[in-house]
Amino acid sequence: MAATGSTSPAVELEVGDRSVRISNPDRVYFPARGETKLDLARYYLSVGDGILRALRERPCMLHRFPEGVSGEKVHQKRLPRGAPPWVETVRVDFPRYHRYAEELCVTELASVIWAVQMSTVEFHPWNSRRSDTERPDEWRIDLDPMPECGLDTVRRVAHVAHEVLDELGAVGWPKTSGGSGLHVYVRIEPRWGFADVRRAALAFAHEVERRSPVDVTTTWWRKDRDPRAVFVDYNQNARDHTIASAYSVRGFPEATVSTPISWEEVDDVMPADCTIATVPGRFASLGDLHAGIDDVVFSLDTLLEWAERAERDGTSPRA
Ligand SMILES: [Mn+2]
Repeated sequence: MAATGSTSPAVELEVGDRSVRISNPDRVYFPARGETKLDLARYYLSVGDGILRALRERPCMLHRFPEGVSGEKVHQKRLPRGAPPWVETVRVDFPRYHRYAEELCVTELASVIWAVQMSTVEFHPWNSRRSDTERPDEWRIDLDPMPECGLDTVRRVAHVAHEVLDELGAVGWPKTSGGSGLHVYVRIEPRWGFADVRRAALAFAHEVERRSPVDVTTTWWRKDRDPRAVFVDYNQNARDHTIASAYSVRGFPEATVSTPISWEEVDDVMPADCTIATVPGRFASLGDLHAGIDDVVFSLDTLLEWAERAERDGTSPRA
């Protein structure tokens, strides 16, 4: 294909039995080390099974950066125009606004690479799947350090969360957020709506806070939170709230990646070191540390009992 002006010629990537065209392959997306749009596409190819497992069959919101991460960011719910016919979608409704959207629904790696062609850097899937978008199958524990909170505190809180999960009989799958926090995902039975998943997440957050009152906050208003604490952000389980998936690159100059880790790594992992420069090698040697995430399914019954008791006793603050 002929180059025009200063743009480099497009590149065709073979992905399974698809061919995906990447235009402007040499455009620098991540200025810290200079990785390009093509580097981003190659990164996603290198963690193919992992990103596919994280996105498969979920409505997916896209964070696009047409000029690279130093430029404008586009929050894209609707599938961008011009998709080839094999790119699948799922309809989600926004009744409050009398609107709906056909969002990307990843079913194969080629649709991830096509989204990169459309300048997607971050993938933000729903915690439910296309077969029943209103019943989440994933409970997301988001450990969000406040501005003066150090990594040591995040690590301590992760261990407390792990302890509570163990006592509940739940299997949690930790990952770096790609920022300064950690996420833990738990596969759940898709029996409850978003409001109940969020209630369960709040009950869990309160228990973590009860065990670690100095390190943890669940205070709703940001200005009222201790800046040295970790906010357990149960609200990420609300409908239409999404966070960057496992293996999603983040829209930062350093191209950090939300990276699956083992519980044993919680004390050693340096989230800033997990980037598109390092994660492919890690993936090649360790494989997908979240490969078993679909194998163990947790019931929210106990957490919903906790929630009910707290609501009855009036011990649950604004939920
Ligand atoms: Mn977070």
